[in-house]
Amino acid sequence: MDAYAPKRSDRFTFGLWTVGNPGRDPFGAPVRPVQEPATLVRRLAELGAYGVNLHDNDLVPFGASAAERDRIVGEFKRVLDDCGLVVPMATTNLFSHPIFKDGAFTANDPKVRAFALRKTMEAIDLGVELGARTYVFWGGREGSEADACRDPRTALKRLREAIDFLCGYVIESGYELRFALEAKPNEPRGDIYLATTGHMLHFIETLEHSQMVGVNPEVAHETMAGLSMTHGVAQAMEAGKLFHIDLNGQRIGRYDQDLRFGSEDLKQAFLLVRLLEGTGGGEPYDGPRHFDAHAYRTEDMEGVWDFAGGCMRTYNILRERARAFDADPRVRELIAEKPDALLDPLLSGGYSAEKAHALRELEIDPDAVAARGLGYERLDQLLTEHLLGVAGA
Ligand code: GLT
Ligand code: MN
Ligand code: MN
Repeated sequence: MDAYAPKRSDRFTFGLWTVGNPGRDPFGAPVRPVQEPATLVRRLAELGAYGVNLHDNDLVPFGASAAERDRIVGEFKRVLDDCGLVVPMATTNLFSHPIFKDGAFTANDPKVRAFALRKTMEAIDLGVELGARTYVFWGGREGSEADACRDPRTALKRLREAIDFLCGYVIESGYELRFALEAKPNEPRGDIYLATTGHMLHFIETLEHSQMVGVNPEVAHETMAGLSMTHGVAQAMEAGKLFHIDLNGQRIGRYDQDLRFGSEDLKQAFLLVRLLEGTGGGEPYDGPRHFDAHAYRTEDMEGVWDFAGGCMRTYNILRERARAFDADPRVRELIAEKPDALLDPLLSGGYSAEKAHALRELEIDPDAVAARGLGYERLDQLLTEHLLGVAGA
């Protein structure tokens, strides 16, 4: 029995656009044939995945008639039932068609904004019909190169109006659906509005129905911005806003690589899994573990399934390593919080004049405090050894 083999209960999901990615890039044509959604679903089920996510046009071609749409959706549902896979998340393609060349909800042409709203309402209907409970918004082309084309404040106002409108649509339709906003700093635009998860978290608080809107952070996007994905995700979790997650691999300072999960910066991947699984003690994340990544352009379809299996297997290995790390008495000793009967009450529960007075009276020798080593070298070496599978050797 392979302890790391993915199981339904791990709740791993893939976008149809991920395992279906034909390997097109700005410099070259596709290297793999386009796959039928049904084929992808069947193979994902065999591999042990839990679900698939999709853009409207990953399933229903742009411009399809109502009858064609219903036929495609009906067949797709039968395949899902057959394989026991679910669709936990859906989203809209608001970036491929040329109409979106200046963005969708933020575009200067009101016809584009109207078209984007209408397309999203229809895609929400589709997602809900397939059982989705989370709806992702990635502002693919919501940005600019010629930045004088609009005041960035106007862009934010338009985005807010669009999300408020669509929240209203979901509420009035009686759908049980939450929105998850996904940030990216650039690509395909020179700059994309609301560049990081931190930007999104603030923006959400300005929305009319902020309670139904959270974030969908992506490893690659936070890393492109030179940020710690783990810190961004932790902030979202602490705010109760981690509604979804896009796992993949990325090296800092590069284009959006969307690599196999764990294939770059294993230490960050370890820390992220540790956070999501709550092995260090915090509340775990309870949503699906979604891989928004694709196989190298060097691969044929066999390589694509190696890639998909690899994402899930690496996650399971890291979860096991994170559990072992946090159960290691040497680690626990190093990171244990030492209760302080005098200081703890002063440092929590807000301001009072008595506490301010007590703080002024405290005797603290800064040099003595500063002279103490913290043992973080030992801690990080333990992390490295757990990661490399030799802790305790
Ligand atoms: C696209 C993008 C992703 C988004 C997807 C959802 S589509 O592949 O690169 O980061 O999450 O729109
Ligand atoms: Mn993504
Ligand atoms: Mn990406």
